[in-house]
Amino acid sequence: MKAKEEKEAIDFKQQGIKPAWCPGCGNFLILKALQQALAELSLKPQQVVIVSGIGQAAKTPQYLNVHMFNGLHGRALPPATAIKACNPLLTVIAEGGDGDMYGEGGNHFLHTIRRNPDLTHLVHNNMVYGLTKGQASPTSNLGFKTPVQVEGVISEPINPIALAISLDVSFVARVFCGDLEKTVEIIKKAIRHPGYALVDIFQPCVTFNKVNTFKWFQEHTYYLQDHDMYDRNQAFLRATETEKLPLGIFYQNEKKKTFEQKLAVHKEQETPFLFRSINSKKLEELIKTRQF
Ligand SMILES: Cc1ncc(C[n+]2csc(CCOP(=O)(O)OP(=O)(O)O)c2C)c(N)n1
Ligand code: SF4
Ligand SMILES: [Mg+2]
Repeated sequence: MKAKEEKEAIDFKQQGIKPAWCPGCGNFLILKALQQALAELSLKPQQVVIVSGIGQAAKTPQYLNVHMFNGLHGRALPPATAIKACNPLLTVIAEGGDGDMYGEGGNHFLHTIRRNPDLTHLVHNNMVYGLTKGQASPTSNLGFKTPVQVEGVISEPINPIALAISLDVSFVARVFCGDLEKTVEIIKKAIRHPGYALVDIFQPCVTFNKVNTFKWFQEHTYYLQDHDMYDRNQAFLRATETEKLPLGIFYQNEKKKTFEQKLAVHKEQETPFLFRSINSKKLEELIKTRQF
């Protein structure tokens, strides 16, 4: 990273707050990658909003010098969609864990893909519920033993990449936070992508997941090569591989209109609501239609 960008990455650091994460947690790397990506995109802290729910991953925006909204467990995507719709000039990111986004927030995950708002969805996938001390999450593998699933997980894990492709997602990628450079590169591409962009980030939880460790992710992943990211069928096949898990951009569809572009309120003008003057005549007419 160049000296100027390094200085700008520091601008995104929340001064005086120490992350409440275990030493060695993969979340530190994701935080660093995000700071770096925002700086390399030459964004200013006041242009960025990060929305999160509950969990270890969902704490991330508290450690960044950006606008943030920290809401209910699993509910980051609806407010993120609304923020972008009200002010399309902002860079909006929804961030959280595998439990938060694919479990409690699974319904919102599906419908946000359908709506296609222009936002970036970062999911720290550690295959466990970290904050609540190690229960199985929707991405825990079969047989994964926890203090609750004492005999091992008996349900198949969700495959968020294949699920997203099945819904003709606008952009979907997977990275491993142990490769910082690649993580920064893909986060930048996701932020630049015009439409909903999911980045599933493999993130070791060093305290409650002793199976899917840094070493495990290194040994069980590889980078997609000679892959046509515009070919949906090929992307789906790669996404369903299980022996080794591919990393990189699986699928991209830039032809889709964004949620904001489809909204009637943005048809005549793209100005954020904040800067629009109130049309009292229209408002009065609307109120009248509601009076009985
Ligand atoms: C409605 C609701 N259900 C359950 C909880 C308890 N809870 C808090 S965080 C969490 C899981 C977090 O797991 P994940 O999203 O994977 O994040 P991680 O801590 O692993 O980063 C749960 C079940 C809650 N806070 N609210
Ligand atoms: S419990 Fe796991 S996810 Fe949470 S801070 Fe510790 S290592 Fe990270
Ligand atoms: Mg988790």
